[in-house]
Amino acid sequence: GFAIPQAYNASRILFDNLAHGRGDRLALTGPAGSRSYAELCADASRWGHGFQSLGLRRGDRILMFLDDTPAYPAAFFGAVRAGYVPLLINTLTPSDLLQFYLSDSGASVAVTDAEFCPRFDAVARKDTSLRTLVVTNGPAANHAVPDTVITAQWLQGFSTDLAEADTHRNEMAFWMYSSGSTGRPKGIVHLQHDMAYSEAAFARNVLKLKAGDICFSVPKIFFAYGFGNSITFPFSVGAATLLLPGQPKPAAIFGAIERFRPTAFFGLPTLYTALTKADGATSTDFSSLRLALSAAEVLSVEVFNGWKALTGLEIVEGLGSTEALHIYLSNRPERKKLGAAGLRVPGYEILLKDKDGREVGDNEEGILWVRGDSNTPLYWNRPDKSAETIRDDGWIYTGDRFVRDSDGFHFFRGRADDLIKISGQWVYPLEVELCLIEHPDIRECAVFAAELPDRRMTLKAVVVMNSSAFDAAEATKMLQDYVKAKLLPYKYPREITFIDELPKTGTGKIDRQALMRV
Ligand code: 3SK
Repeated sequence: GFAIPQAYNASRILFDNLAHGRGDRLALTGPAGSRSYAELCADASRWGHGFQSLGLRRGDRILMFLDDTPAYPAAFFGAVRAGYVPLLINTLTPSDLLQFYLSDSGASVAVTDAEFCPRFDAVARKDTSLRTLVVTNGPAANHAVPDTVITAQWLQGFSTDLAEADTHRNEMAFWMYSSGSTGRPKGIVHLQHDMAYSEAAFARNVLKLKAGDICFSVPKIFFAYGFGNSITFPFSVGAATLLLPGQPKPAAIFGAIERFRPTAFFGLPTLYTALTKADGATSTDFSSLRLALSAAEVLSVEVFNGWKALTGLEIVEGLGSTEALHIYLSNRPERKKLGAAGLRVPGYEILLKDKDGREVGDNEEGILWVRGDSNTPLYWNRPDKSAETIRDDGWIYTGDRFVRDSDGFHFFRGRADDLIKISGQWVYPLEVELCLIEHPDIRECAVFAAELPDRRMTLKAVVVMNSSAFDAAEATKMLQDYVKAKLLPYKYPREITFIDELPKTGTGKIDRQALMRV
């Protein structure tokens, strides 16, 4: 597919810019600094040598717990070029889950920003293979990990040239983690050729980026969506990326747009809604933007119209997955239908099948299967989950129900299981229920998904407390904080209702239909 050679290392996405004479061009910019391609390749080489100096072997995992600053692409490409396998981890991950990622992956080295060091403090003494914590963007706040390296001086000691490891196109390159229904997320393994494939398929056909473009993805690099938008796509064509660290608050986003003048903007419906309503929206100069992309959630007409009224831009909606690495269904800037996830992206095959495995026709509902060369070959150490989702012939079962119209546009109709997306990120209501039920003050509870008026999904909990002596507002906050500390923070129930007893069916099970009416 797309002529990616057998002998291939994904760091070429960055380093080929030198061969193409683009060393002086801007590779990245933002409040944490700017780098030309020559400077970024030099930084990445230093990182690669630094990892080599830690005694790692080819294929060893390196956990990356980083915000969006110039250090992220440098550490990522340095690791890949040297033949190691970075894991891109959500920086909202609490220590318990971080502990799981470390033991599941067997990573002996982790890289983090100084501000996140305390998160490692809590796991360092426990049973993981973590030996070295590499701390960047500031001094280490703790020394609980036996061997802590501060990058500021450390990196200066290494060469700015790094030979590429002789990897095969089908060798493991990096991982990301996805949600699991019982608190065990799955390591999604991506191969050396996957970035180049998703670029050739999606970015070249839909975004059509050119030198001079500056991409600004509010979803961060550790999300597959942000990773493509901020790293793979701009670097593949010698364009630039704008990296904004910190919480993506509207004021910071507006400020970055005015100061760094990006041309392509990447968000999701929840974000577009917040930006459209935020203070300062109408006085912001959006004139640098030529493109606005949305993925991960259904985009409503209201959000589309709100953004168009504010900026003059029509949002282009697409849908992808971490398993496929990026977007496989998308509208086009020049051809779109409101409410549709879009047309098949060239390079991906799409099938809609009924529950008996038969392909459905136009205007009939089926479950979406996708095949393309950027699809993950496996979930790490999870043959059970791999077999459920990833077929030997390369097809991936998405669990999304879709209808395709006679023009080839796909319309989302819901999930085949109870997995839902909140603010564009997956969550199993059951996972949250199992977390809440462990709270000592809770006697029984149920957690379920509910649809908002704008078609986005939200998470509700109905809870029976052990004692009746509690304040509902305080208990709500306490339980939301509890879930945030145990699971990824976005998984907390947005609404909690307290009742004396959960409704039950004749056989004594929780009556989930009746719960919706509570
Ligand atoms: O959720 C999506 O639509 C998506 C898009 C691109 C990459 C990854 C994901 C999950």
